[in-house]
Amino acid sequence: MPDRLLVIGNRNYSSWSLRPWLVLKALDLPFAVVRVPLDRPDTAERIRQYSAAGRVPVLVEGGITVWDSQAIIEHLAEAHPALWPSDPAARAMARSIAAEMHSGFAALRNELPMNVRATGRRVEPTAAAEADIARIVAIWAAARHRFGAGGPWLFGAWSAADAVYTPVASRFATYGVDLPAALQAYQTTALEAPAMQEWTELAHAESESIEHEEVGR
Ligand SMILES: N[C@@H](CCC(=O)N[C@@H](CS)C(=O)NCC(=O)O)C(=O)O
Repeated sequence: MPDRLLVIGNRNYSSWSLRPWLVLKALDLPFAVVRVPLDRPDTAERIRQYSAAGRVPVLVEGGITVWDSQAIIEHLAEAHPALWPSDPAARAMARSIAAEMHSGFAALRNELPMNVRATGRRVEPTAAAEADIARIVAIWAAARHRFGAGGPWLFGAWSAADAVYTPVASRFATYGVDLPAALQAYQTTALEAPAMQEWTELAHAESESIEHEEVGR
């Protein structure tokens, strides 16, 4: 097995997989990828070869297995603390908004599933999804306003919070969610970053379509 292995789902759909992948890219660490297409009869069995939880992403590094995107990011941050902002107040907010994404926004995830290849989709969000979108807009605006002066990312310089919210930027693009101009600039920064461009190209190269049941990805 390679020294560092990331097990992911379909790049087109798996927003949870995208997050640690972006972190590994930002750290410029060498890693191999095992891609397990979701929604197939053997998906769970294949993922369980790496993690009994049966969900991607999974990181296997130096004989240590970590599963769940948030745990993977925190594991990597132990060795690379600069993944989070250095200012304590910024770091606290970055961790909080990452946790808020990880544990919340169910309506957004259900109604506007990530679909990197798709453009021009229109949905009628429920009130719950509208509230999720409004909360994310408020989070982005607050981070940029309080801490974003030094660069184009949520906390100025790139941080793990950007890895967490880049899949949301992708959803907002796919479904044409209107954003204030300042946050459109953040969305563009996130989507046009070289690592996200690479992920997008690889998503376009995938052949599977699992659009009948996209909930939660
Ligand atoms: N909270 C978990 C969510 C992981 C998750 O739901 N992964 C989905 C794909 S994005 C999965 O593995 N699904 C397995 C399946 O569909 O069989 C995380 O942050 O990693």
